[in-house]
This record gives sequence, structure tokens and C-alpha cells, in this order.
Amino acid sequence: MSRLVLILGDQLSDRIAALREADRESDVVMMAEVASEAEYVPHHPKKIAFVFAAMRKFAAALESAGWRVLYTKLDDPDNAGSIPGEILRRAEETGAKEVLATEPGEWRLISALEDCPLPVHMFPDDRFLCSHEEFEDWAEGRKDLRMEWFYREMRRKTGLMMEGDKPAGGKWNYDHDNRKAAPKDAEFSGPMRFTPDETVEAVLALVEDRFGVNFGTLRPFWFATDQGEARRALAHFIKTGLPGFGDYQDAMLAGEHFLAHSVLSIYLNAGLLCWEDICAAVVDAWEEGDVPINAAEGYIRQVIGWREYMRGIYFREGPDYTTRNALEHKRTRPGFYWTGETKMACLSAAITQTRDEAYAHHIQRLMVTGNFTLLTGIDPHDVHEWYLAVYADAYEWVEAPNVIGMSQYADGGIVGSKPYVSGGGYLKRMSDYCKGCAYDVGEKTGDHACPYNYLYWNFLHQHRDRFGKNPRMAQMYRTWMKMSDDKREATLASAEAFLSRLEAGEDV
Ligand code: FAD
Ligand code: DLZ
Repeated sequence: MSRLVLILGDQLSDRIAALREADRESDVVMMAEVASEAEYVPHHPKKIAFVFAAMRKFAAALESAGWRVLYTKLDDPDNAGSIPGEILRRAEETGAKEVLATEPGEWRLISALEDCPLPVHMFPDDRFLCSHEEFEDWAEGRKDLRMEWFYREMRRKTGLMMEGDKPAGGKWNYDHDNRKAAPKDAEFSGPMRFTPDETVEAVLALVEDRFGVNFGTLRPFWFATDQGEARRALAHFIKTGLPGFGDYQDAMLAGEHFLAHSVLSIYLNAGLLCWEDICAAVVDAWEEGDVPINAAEGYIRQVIGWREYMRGIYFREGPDYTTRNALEHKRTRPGFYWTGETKMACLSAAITQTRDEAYAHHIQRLMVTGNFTLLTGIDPHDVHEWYLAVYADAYEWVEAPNVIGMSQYADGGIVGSKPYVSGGGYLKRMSDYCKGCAYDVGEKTGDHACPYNYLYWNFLHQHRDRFGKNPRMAQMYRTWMKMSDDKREATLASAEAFLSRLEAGEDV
């Protein structure tokens, strides 16, 4: 009796657990493009196209490797429209009585599989370095769950950039070298781009037809869509991007969408690359002397540190995590998050780039779009849904802890010991956005001032009961209290006027 082997759109790895448990001779792999996955948030068309194209190519690769694969395209007339629906349809067709699956990366889909009338054996997703149990053991009994301590455990566990039990170079973390603004003459070659082949073109036509109205530009579409291409994109990054990765990690330039970032999360999260291969390539380049230690350490910290830590938090905190709202923020997300039409040059640049690329780098996500929604008190669930929709690398296990936790402080301080907020000064230092802005970053109050300036102080003032005693924020509150009464009043009045205009849907 054959069993169904479910492979989801972000499980495109030949080492995925369900496949390892299956029997190539008797079991049947099933993959399905379904409306429920494509529509549960209005995904960016590039994200949908990437997932479908990569799924189709992975299915073809499995067939070539001798698997029997039942693949459902979105426009298949018999398509049941959901993963459980497709399981039942394929079970009836094949006579299969049970399903082998790998744990999905979203609680929503885990419970859908648990509720399926057919028995579903869900295997842990061991594409990650840290299992749920290991994260629980690490977290258990700790006063706070700071990423840095977790990261050091992962360095010890993997032995990456370790000399015995000591970190290579004598320091665990070289982040203080990684905050340079990009010089004007810096050249970035950007990620490797791939020309769509026949399979990708067929998917692009489908996505254009079905999801053309979603926020996001579909063409030009240049993502890698199979493991071979993703490996080439990795090799390209190691050669061209990694040497400058550390230095310019936090920099932002209006005309440079990628700088020295790798743009590999899309492939890594979908299974086209694995963390082991990425980290081995980074460490090799460092050992060969091709990249400085701050770049190599900075990069592996993102992958074995932040990425694994975020996943640990998502699964530890449970299905209600995305509804947390510790700061009780209630405003509706501004309409310009779907258009980029705002006079604030930084927000306009980050949002239009997101529209065109389905990509923005970490600091754009955190300190431009996320900073603004936090400062203006937007409902974090609204913010979460936007991020989940617009980025090609977004799946809840990694998006939610970054948004709800790191960016919006909606989990009350599990991920971050203080909120990531800043005034315009930080944006001016780290980017060239302010030059083309209708607002003046040098002005602190009034109609012409950069809104981040007064919104920043307003945020601290509104949340003084919560953050006033936070030692990491003491200096900021001291500065606020040292301002004259007139200045504080003018700051709060500017913030109030701006927030009223925002709520009224006026152009800001
Ligand atoms: P690089 O800058 O080249 O970094 C290398 C790799 O490190 C990335 O590919 C990624 O796998 C990993 N990484 C770096 N930072 C993080 C992090 N904070 N959490 C997890 N992995 C990390 N990342 C996602 O993969 N999906 C998301 O939906 C997502 N949403 C985010 C939302 C917000 C508000 C913020 C602040 C961050 C979010 N991140 C998310 C983390 C980070 O922004 C992206 O991983 C990164 O921008 C991906 O681009 P890259 O591959 O060029 O990364
Ligand atoms: C993101 C996505 C999309 C757009 N479509 C599909 C799909 O049609 N079929 C599928 O199996 N997976 C899809 N995915 C990825 C899933 O949404 C992903 O597996 C869950 O969000 C869990 O991480």
C-alpha cells in the first residue's frame, strides 16, 4: 500500500525529512499549487512565481530521480484549492491511507494537517541546526533570551570559526566594525540574475493572470528557481558581495537595492540552499584570506545565530504569537505601504524597492518601514500581514519573530531588550535618502521637519511608564527631560498633528 509524501512549496530539498522516510518504490510524492496558500495574504507576485516555478522544477528533478510524483498546477480543473483538500483527493486517487509530511513553518498549516481526516505523520524539519527541543533546553530557566548567548552555543556546536573552545580572532562578534555608511564611489555588483526559461515563463503567465492585481512588480523576474542556480548565486555572492558584507551591512542607498547583501534568504528558506553549504562557503573564503573576519563572522552570525534563534522563538511562543500587542498599538497601516506614495524619501524608496524586487535588506525592513509603523503606533498584526505578503523570503516562522518581536516590540521584549526606534539622524547617517526628501532631517519640529524626529520623542514620551526605567534607554530619556518645556511641547504637538494627518489619510 503506497503512502502520500507531502512536499510543500518551501520544502524543496532532496534531504527533506518526509522524503528520507519514504520508499521510492512504493510511495507517491504529492505537490500542489493551491489557492489557499497563494491567497492567505496577498503575496507579492514575484514570491508566488518563485514558489511555483521552484516547485515545478523540484517535482521534475524528483521524477528524474525515480520518484512517482503527482503534481497539481493552480489552474488544474480538479484542484481542490487547499493542502488538506489535495491530500484527500490524491488519497482517493491512489488508495493511500496515510501521509508522510515534514513539519510546516507556520502554525496555521500545522493545525490544518493535524485536523486532516487521514493520519499524517509529521517529521521534524531537520534542515535547521537547532531542533525545537534543543531551543527549549537552551531557553529553559533563562531570565532573558538574548540572541548573542544562543549564537555562541551554535558556534560551539558547529565549530564554525572556532579555535578549540575560543572564537577565531579572539572575539565572538565583530559587529562594531559593521556599521559603516556606504561611500559614494562604492560599487556593488548585486545578486546573480537568471533569465526565465520555459517553465518560469509559463508560471509568470499564470501569475500575471491570477495575481496581477497584487502589490508588486512581476517582471523582470530574475530569481534562481532550482538548486543549481541557487548554488551559482551563492558562489557569486561569496566572490563579489561577501568581502564588503560586514562593512556595509547597515548602509542604505537610494539607487542600490542590494549593496553587499547576499539575497540568499529566498533560496535558503525554500530549501534550494542549506545553511551548511552557505556557512562552509563563507568559512572557506575566510580561510583562503579572500574576506575579512568581520564579514565572515557577521554573515555566519546571521545564519546560525539570528535565523535559528528566530525560528526557536516562533515555535516556543506558540500560535498566538502573531496576535501579541504589548504596546497596545491600534492605528491602521497607512495606505501608502501599498503604493510608496509618500513625501518621506526613505519610506518611498524602501516601499517602491519592495514593490519592484520583493526584497529589502534588514535595515530597510527594521529602521525604515518597521521603525515608522512602531513610531506611529500601527497595529502590529497589520504590520505582520504586510511583511508576510511583500517579501519573497517571508514565511511566518521567520517573518513573525522579526516583525512582532524585533521590529514592533509587540511581544513585550522577548526578542529585543529595547525597541528599535530612531529619529531621522540615524537614517541620515546610514543612507543617502534624506538628500531627496521633502522634509528636512535637520529640523526637529514643525511642518517641514523630518517626521521621524518628533515621532521618536513622542514614542518615548507615550511609553515612558514602560521604558523609562530601562537602563538601555536611560540616556535617551535624560536627553528628552533636558529639553526645555517649550521644545518638548512643540515636539509633541508636531507629532500629534502628523498622526492626525496620517489617520485622516492625508498625503504625508
Ligand atoms: P543578508 O543580509 O545577506 O543576511 C544573510 C542571511 O542571514 C539571510 O539570507 C538570512 O537567511 C539570515 N538572516 C539575517 N538576518 C536575519 C534575521 N533577523 N532573521 C532570520 N534570518 C536572518 N528574513 C527572512 O528570511 N524572512 C522574512 O520574512 C523576514 N522578515 C523580516 C522582517 C523584519 C521587520 C526584519 C527587521 C527582518 C526580517 N528578516 C526576514 C530578516 C532579514 O531582513 C532577512 O533575512 C534578510 O534581509 C534577507 O536578505 P539577504 O539574504 O540579502 O540577507
Ligand atoms: C508561499 C506558498 C505559496 C504562495 N503557495 C504555495 C502552494 O501553492 N503550495 C505549497 O505547497 N506551498 C506554497 N507556499 C508555501 C507555504 O505557504 C508554506 O509551506 C507555508 O507557509 C509554511 O511555511
